[in-house]
Amino acid sequence: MVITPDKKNRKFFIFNDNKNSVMQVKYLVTSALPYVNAVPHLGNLIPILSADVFSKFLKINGEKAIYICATDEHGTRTEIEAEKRGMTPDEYCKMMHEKILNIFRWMGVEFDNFGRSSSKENHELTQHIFLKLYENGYIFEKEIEQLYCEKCRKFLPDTYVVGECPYCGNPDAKGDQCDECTRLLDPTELINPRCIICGSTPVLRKSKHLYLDLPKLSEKVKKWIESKEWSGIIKNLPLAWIEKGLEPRCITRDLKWGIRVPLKGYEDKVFYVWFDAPIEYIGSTYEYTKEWRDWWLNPEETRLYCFMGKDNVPFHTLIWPASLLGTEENWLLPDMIGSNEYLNYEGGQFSKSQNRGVFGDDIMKLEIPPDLWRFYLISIRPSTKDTDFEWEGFQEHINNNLVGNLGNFLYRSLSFTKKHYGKVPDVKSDENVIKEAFKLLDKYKEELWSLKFKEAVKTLLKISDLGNQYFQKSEPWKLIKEDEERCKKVLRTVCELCVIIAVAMYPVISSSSQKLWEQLGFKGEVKKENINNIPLDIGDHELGDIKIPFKKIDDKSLEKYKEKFRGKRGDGMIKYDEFKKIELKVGEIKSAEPIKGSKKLLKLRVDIGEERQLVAGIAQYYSPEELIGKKIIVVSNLEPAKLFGVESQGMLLAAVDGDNISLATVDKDVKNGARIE
Ligand code: B3M
Ligand code: ZN
Repeated sequence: MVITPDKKNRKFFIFNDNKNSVMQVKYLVTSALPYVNAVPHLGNLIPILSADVFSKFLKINGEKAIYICATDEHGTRTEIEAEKRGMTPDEYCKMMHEKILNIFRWMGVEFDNFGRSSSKENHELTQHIFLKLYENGYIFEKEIEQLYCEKCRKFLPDTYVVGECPYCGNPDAKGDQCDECTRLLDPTELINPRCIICGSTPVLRKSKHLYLDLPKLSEKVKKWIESKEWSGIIKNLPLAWIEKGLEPRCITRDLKWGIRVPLKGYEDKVFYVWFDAPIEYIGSTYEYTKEWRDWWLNPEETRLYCFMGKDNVPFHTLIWPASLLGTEENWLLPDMIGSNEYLNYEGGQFSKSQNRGVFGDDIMKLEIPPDLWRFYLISIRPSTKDTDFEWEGFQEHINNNLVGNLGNFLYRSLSFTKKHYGKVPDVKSDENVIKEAFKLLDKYKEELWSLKFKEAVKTLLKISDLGNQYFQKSEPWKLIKEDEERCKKVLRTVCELCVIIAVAMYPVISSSSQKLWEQLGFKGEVKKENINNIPLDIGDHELGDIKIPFKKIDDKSLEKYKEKFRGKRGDGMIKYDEFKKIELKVGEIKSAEPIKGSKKLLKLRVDIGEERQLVAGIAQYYSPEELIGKKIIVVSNLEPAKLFGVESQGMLLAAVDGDNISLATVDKDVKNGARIE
């Protein structure tokens, strides 16, 4: 049997002895599993929407396709978040799963299954895949040293340990990072580390862990990658990693919430979340259909399209494929990686805690319909470089293109026809115009097949451009008085263009496409149509109620949204009134002394017109003696806080340039307590 892909690599021709038969391949579309702990923001929606557009496109092409996703539920964060709310991890995940799925549903995303990585199917599959890897000699054991809490009797993941930051003296730095100075830390670096659960001091203890032997698997993965017709970083990045030499990866963790490791001596451990998460693509399919094996263990007949943010690429091109290849079981592996760069928010990052940027739960409360978001996000999908979401850009694109071009064409064509005839005239259309539209449609399809979403939207707009120009030039408002036959022909032509557009726009803006479908007088669902066989026999179609399909975003609402999502602090601007709330005063240092037990902190007495006690993390940069008499700048209306048990009644200002710290002072003699304005 010979299998050769056809030119476009979409259908396979199987030559069986002397019988020729064409087999249709089927498509499995996935999008990276969103973490269960976070409400997705606009940027997180990009891979979800891309996969949705592509899977809808496949379906409207008559292809057999399913879109599979799930929440990524395991890991430390989940345990902590659940504990905070007094819930079990499962209860917490269930709640978040529901919340996240609701957002996606609102956005018009249609999964064939949206599972959970904690499903029983994933437990079964992950353990199976692990055991195969183990049997085949791709797993080894290694002993490492980790912080262990003797009181809680558990190993502490990085974020379960807090202590004094060795760099800035922040007494509550987390084991992986200090929130004050933002430096990345190793939990063993912390001074006076404490267990966050019980407060006692953890000790270093040896623990056994399991490693995936990536060096041993690297030849297999390399061969597989080289067989792919990928380009750019999708191909070069994993090959470069292999060239440099892959490191073995630890795949176990000391946690309770996760998938058990089915090996003696590992009863207290679970798999690392990145080991089980991609296996949930299979798990979610397994949950969805009894025929899951047909999808996953039949790689000759299935094509796997994986959509994700760029940071997930190494997991999908190296580590996950390596673990599947190591089973020697002929699992389906990614055929195509649809990765996107990051979407930033107005020149900075999205931040839920700082209220900066639009998150899925806000989106549902605004008066902006989902299709406007879909249209815009797909139009700016960052494919080659990081891109900013900008409100002005959003407004401009919607108003000029979706409303001014596409919506305008649909509405003027259909309302004019409805007003004068009530139905689509039963005459022949202008062949050249329709031919031109089909040419554009072919381009559009080609672009979607090759995942060029941005380009595809532009091409779609060219079809309505064509329609607008034709309508304008033909002047049906004159023809109706002067040449009715010609007028009917023009209207028939624009109605046919509307049908073409309705089907074409379905993958991108599905709910608007369905509404348009009904306005055109069709009864059923547009999703049942085939984009390669669009029904243009619409003569005498009674038109439905013709409504304006999209509304403009006005300046007033835009200002409101900008203000609402600007963020509390951080890289956004602050109002002068907010700045005015900070009271800054000149203070003279009267005394300075070290604080027992801390290498970083000094206790200062400062005269700011009244005496204040300050605690400052400057012991490594100034001796107490050299501080006395200095005139510094103090934030005088800061809530008192205790550092190392000592109350600090304000904060001094200093310039920080790495390890070069300099106190902010005044350059003339002014009286203590003078206001800084
Ligand atoms: N949850 C990471 C992320 O959302 C991770 C993806 C898993 S895909 C198997 O970026
Ligand atoms: Zn403890």
